Amino acid sequence: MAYRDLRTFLARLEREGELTRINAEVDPVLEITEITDRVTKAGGPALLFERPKGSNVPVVINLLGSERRVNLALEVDDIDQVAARVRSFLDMQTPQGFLDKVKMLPKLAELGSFFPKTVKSGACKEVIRKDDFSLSFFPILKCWPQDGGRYITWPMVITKNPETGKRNVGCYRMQVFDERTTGMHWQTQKHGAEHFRSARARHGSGRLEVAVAIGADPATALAGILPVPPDLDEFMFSGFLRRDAVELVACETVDLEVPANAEIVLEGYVDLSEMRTEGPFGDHTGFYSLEGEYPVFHVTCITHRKEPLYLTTIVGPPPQEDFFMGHAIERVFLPVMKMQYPEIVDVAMPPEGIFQNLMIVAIRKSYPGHARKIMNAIWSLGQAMFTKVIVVVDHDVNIQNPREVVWKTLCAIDPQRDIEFVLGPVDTLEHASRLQDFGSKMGIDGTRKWQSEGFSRPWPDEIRMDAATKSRVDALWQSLKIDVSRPRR
Ligand SMILES: Cc1cc2nc3c(=O)[nH]c(=O)nc-3n(C[C@H](O)[C@H](O)[C@H](O)COP(=O)(O)O)c2cc1C
Ligand SMILES: [Mn+2]
Repeated sequence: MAYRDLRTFLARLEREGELTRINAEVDPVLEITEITDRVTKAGGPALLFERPKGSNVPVVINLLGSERRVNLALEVDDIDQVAARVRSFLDMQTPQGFLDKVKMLPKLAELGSFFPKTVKSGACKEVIRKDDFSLSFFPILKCWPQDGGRYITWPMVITKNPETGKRNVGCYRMQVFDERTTGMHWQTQKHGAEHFRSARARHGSGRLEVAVAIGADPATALAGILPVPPDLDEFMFSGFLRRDAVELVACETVDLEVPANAEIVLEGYVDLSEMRTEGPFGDHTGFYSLEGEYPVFHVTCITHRKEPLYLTTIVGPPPQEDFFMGHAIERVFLPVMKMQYPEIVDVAMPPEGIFQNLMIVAIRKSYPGHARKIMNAIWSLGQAMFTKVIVVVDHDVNIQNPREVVWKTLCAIDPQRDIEFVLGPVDTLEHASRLQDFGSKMGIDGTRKWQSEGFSRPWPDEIRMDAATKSRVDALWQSLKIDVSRPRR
């Protein structure tokens, strides 16, 4: 059964020994970050700061900062069970006859049940503040010493495409400028930014309505991060993940809907002719992202639950909570990638590669130049376009083991021949490119080279002991009494 809201999930985490309450007064300025950073890096629990300094609202953080909590959030033992559900929908064939059609009905009905449902009211309306409201009610973190201020780091920013009316949900950080205004850090290639540009093109000036929901059941809270194509509703995917529709309620002052179970909702607008300097911010690259010009969000109304919880996260030197969320999303979307490119056997994005810097791909190579075809495919695939370095290896490399990747890739390349450079869009957070948002990317073809690729020398076999010797030594092993349990360096 899907979690009803954030609290229901916290109660589950508490039962599982995955939540620690902190009753000491702790400052949302820097202190919560320092504590959370230590806890995440040690593989520790989710945290509930009950007495953040300067606010009556408790802080929830590190909610999904481990594989186990991500699995609990999605109610599986292993993330690949979610991937298998994705595959089962992708595998649906065109029905051949009446019986086939009948057999498909339950699956179709299931698919239908994932669409968001509008309901009359919800807990997020328990308190409605149209006059008496301020962002200073909430324990919004200043995360790192050089940050430009306090930042809302895990919002679901909801807008409608001015052309099509389709909803978008994105997680874009929001720097608090004062009690009723924040920055809106939607990077230029993101869907929120596209809505902003399209509203400007249509109306020149005026407002784009925006609603921001903070804190919900975990699958809904993930909506803003899901890398789904434009005009596909992220809440539909959350419905798929939680196996139950996301319930939405209409906002009070804007024509948008928000999750009914949200803890806190900020309603307002972005002025189409206003930009303001945002940043710096200690980012998920492990470095500060620099100041930049971004739109400004004006709050016109705040609604929240009675005794709301403030859900937030920090990013910074990896690994942080976003690694565990991103990794789960990578596993869930892998079947979609494989459907388009069946030659892809596996994909790996180690935490130090911070998602946009490194993607390792194992392929079943079938024709000359195949590795380069896959690089180009990835550079044109949604947000994977940002990938600074792509390493393509053969299907028999275990890419989940970074040591094996380093060893086999470096053995397989003739650098001058096997490296591909391209120019194109890069992540806004990329700080080494000569220009913001535009730079170069590199692909490494670490596959075995073929004659048909102009390689005329023989390719050596990988060294492996033969099975007969292995089993003879297996039989002897205990009697040899060699202690290898303690590594000697
Ligand atoms: C904690 C966290 C903070 C993020 N902050 C931003 C941000 O400030 N700006 C941004 O463009 N993307 C940010 N992202 C990434 C977006 O949420 C992600 O690219 C998402 O898919 C964008 O949605 P969209 O494709 O609908 O634009 C953040 C992700 C996480 C996990
Ligand atoms: Mn989107």
